Amino acid sequence: MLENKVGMIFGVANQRSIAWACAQACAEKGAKLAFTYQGERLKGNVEKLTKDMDGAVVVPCDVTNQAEVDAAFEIVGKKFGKLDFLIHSIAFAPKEALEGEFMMTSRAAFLTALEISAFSLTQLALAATPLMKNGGSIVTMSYYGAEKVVQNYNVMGVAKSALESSVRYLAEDLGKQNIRVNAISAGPINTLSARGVKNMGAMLHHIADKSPLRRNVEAREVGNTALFLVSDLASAITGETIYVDCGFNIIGI
Ligand code: 1JT
Repeated sequence: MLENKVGMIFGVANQRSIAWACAQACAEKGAKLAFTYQGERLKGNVEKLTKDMDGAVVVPCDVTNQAEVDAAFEIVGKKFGKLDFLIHSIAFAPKEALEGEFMMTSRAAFLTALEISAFSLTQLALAATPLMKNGGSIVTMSYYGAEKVVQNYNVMGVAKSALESSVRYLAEDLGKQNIRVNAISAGPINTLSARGVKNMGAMLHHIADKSPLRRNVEAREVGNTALFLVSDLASAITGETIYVDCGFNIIGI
């Protein structure tokens, strides 16, 4: 399904990462992939995970460093000569911002969360599109807290709102180049990022109890949806936020 397509995956930290599940789904269908990692401490993880993947490229890319972003796309351009899809699975907020009252969010935490979790999509879209000569697909990860108040999600909810809105504006900008931009709103998954979250266990139980499918989402299922969105099967879908949450978001009381 993705034979002859080249993709770039942002946000692999370890084997539980949503980005890694997306990469595996795409690689299984024949995509050639480039992976970025944030900081030297994650380099070894990404190299180990991808060592048996045919033709995988691993490059550093901290989105707060524009020179690193430019260099990452230059390497991919030189190696593959084009780009067909990009999967953005990057977010960050200081730990203290993800508990207590939203109102207590510091200026620094607010700016960091929005820079890394929302602005980075626009930044990467601008760098990626010159390589997307035959059209393309960009996919990012969101969460329900963008839309409804979820206790403790706080400034990440505001960042995800900005991210989902960015998806719509980018979809309009890039549609004329046949580049699609979509978000997946995933249910909570026990990844490295989710680890530090207070009451994550209780939240997972709540969803297993209340969602129509009576269970939690697996990273693999988010990966399969990303595969669909980057494939030609989704050729008329752009600017959307697609829920992959076992139906949790449709439930009222
Ligand atoms: C970040 C973190 C982004 C955790 C994230 C995230 N997007 C979803 N999660 C899981 C989550 C977190 C909270 C939550 C529900 C789900 C941590 C590091 C920064 C980026 O609240 C109920 C807090």
